[in-house]
Amino acid sequence: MKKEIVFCFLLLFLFLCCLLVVLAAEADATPVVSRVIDGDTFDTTSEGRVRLADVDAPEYGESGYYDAKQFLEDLVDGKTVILDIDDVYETDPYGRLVCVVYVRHNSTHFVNVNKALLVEGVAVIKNYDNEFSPYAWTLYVHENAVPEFPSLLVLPVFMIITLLVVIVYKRKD
Ligand SMILES: [Ca+2]
Ligand SMILES: [Ca+2]
Repeated sequence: MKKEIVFCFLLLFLFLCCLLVVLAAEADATPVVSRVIDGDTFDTTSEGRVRLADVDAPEYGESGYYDAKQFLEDLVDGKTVILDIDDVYETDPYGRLVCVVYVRHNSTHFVNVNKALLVEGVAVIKNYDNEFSPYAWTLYVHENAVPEFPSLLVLPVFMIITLLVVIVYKRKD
């Protein structure tokens, strides 16, 4: 009987460990876009200013600025977005969060906003040293594949570890 209790606590402990690992890797946020600044920058209600990673849209005064800004506004303004924040540097020299941004497209898919700007032709790739590779992006991403989306990733990890623990435990008996 005592053994079972210890075992339950062990599992609980393991579950919390898994949860912590997943949450620690979770650099994401899901703020609402409050204002689009230009084609590659916007403000959010809770996370401050976001700079879209690895893309470059025209600055104010440059040709294409309004098209890029309008496109980004249509795509994200006032909406809840998922931020995949750069794990390497997190922010740029201006303190803006460097992110790949996802916005819901339909019941199953999200749009990679960074990629959408490239596909629309209102921004170009500028591949900085960070965790992202713009050449690997796809426009539509299944919700289960949105990177670091606060998913149920913890469950399969926990199940695998539990299985291993059970096997080891059984062997001891
Ligand atoms: Ca990240
Ligand atoms: Ca990059």
